[in-house]
Amino acid sequence: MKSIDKARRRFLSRVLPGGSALLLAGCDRLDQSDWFRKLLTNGERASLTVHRALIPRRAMAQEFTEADLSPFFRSNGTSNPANALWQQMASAGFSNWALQVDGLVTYPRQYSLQQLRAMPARTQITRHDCVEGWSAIGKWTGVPLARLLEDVVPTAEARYAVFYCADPMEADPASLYYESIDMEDAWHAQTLLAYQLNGEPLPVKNGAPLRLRVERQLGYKHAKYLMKIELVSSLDGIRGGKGGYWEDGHGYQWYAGI
Ligand SMILES: Nc1nc2c(c(=O)[nH]1)N[C@H]1C(S)=C(S)[C@@H](COP(=O)(O)O)O[C@H]1N2
Ligand SMILES: [Mo]
Repeated sequence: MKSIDKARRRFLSRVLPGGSALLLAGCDRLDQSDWFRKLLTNGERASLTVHRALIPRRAMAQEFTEADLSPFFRSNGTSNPANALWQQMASAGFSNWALQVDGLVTYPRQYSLQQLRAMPARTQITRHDCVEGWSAIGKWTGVPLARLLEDVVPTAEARYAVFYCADPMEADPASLYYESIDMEDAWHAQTLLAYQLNGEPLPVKNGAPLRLRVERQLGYKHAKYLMKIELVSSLDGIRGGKGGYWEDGHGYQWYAGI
């Protein structure tokens, strides 16, 4: 299986500049043609079909202007992870940090901060609403999660993206924050892996070096201090099985639509 994939990628990187990452980015044009469809594996075909079916019905969250920015974007929950490894990476300017992307994907891989910064970025000014009763408008810059999905190619079984964070929530070092969203939100144009807030590198208090923005949902879904994204078919086997730290232990809703 692996070597067929390798051969296919080699072939594609010859016929299409940039290889398979660009290949899927360019699929709007290409997937119309039969010869191209036949090159894709069943899984790739299925995830593209799902992608197509979902995108048109996704409404965008409201976006604001610079004039609307909150003078201060507060921190909530963890403001400085009690995690020795993360602290060590922070003091090295996150040069040795990497985001792991694996699970139900065709090409698991890791991204350094530098690699993420070199990818096509999106900037959006949105309002963050916390269940605890405060809101703030901030300008976020990052890589759309969809760009990474095009790279790693989710298999047909992938239904959720699970986000693993560096910060323990309790004395137990295993009580690390985590969250999850479905593939519909994962592919959404405003779903970002943000590395900047208001034009500056993401502050520690807001989730450095990388945090999720999932603009149609409440604050607790926006996982900070990201370490890993895993694509799964079910949330059952993950920690308490309810898809997030607050969902598992504190009765919060998994879908926190605004
Ligand atoms: N890893 C991690 N992510 C997290 C939290 C947290 O404590 N740890 N708190 C959540 C909550 S409840 C909110 S409202 C937002 C707060 O984001 P901010 O600190 O940038 O204001 O992050 C969310 N993501
Ligand atoms: Mo929150």
